[in-house]
Amino acid sequence: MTSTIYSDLLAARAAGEKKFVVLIDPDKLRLGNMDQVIQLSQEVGVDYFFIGGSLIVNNMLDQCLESIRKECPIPLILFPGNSFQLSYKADGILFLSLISGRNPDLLIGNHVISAPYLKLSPLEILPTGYMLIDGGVPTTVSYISNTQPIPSNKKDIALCTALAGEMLGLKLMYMDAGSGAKNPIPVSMIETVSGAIDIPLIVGGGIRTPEQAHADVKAGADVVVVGNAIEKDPSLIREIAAAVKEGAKA
Ligand code: 1GP
Repeated sequence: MTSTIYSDLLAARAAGEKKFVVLIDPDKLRLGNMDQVIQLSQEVGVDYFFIGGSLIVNNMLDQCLESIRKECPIPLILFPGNSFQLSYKADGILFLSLISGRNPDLLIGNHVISAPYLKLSPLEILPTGYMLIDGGVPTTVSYISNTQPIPSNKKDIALCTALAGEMLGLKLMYMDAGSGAKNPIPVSMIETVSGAIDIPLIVGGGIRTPEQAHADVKAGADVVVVGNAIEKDPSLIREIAAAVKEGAKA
């Protein structure tokens, strides 16, 4: 197992550079615009693809990874909704512990089940504290995970959760309002959490505009993840990529 992805994230954080991630749901692979998403991502220098969803209905994971790999060299990171969403065909995996919730299976249970598979795998394992933040609508991830998100006005809970995750040795923190969230994570919460931790902070859920992505990186997000909005309008990739890189300079 190499540590290319994590070293790259640490170096970027140290240099004040920001990363832009496009989330791809393998279930949507048949959508006509996937080629356009991949081509534009390559053109503008998208840093990583996250591959996954809370509920993958089709058995398309391997096929999805293979077909993207054939087209472009952007690293593929699994973002698994459960321990069935594993594949050796990716480059890395967010090994997510859902630390905003109190569901033992998602804090440690699934990890025990998948550990032997991952131990033998070539994947770079990225231990990640996953914090769901209320995005104004019940999302698939909150339903499936059977956990309550952190209320979006409770910065102190988000802060203490992130601190505890870092103290437990998690290497990345992912604050997610959930795919298709009505409200993205408040920038003041991003600011509070990012100022308190020393590990890279990933932010996603309900980001639909370049302005929002720009505000998030300015508030201290190291990595911005966009899924739904890009599925609907791939041309946003260009604008959001520019906004993320601009935010790094501001
Ligand atoms: C969801 O953070 C990701 O886990 C992306 O969310 O699909 O709303 O962009 P969207």
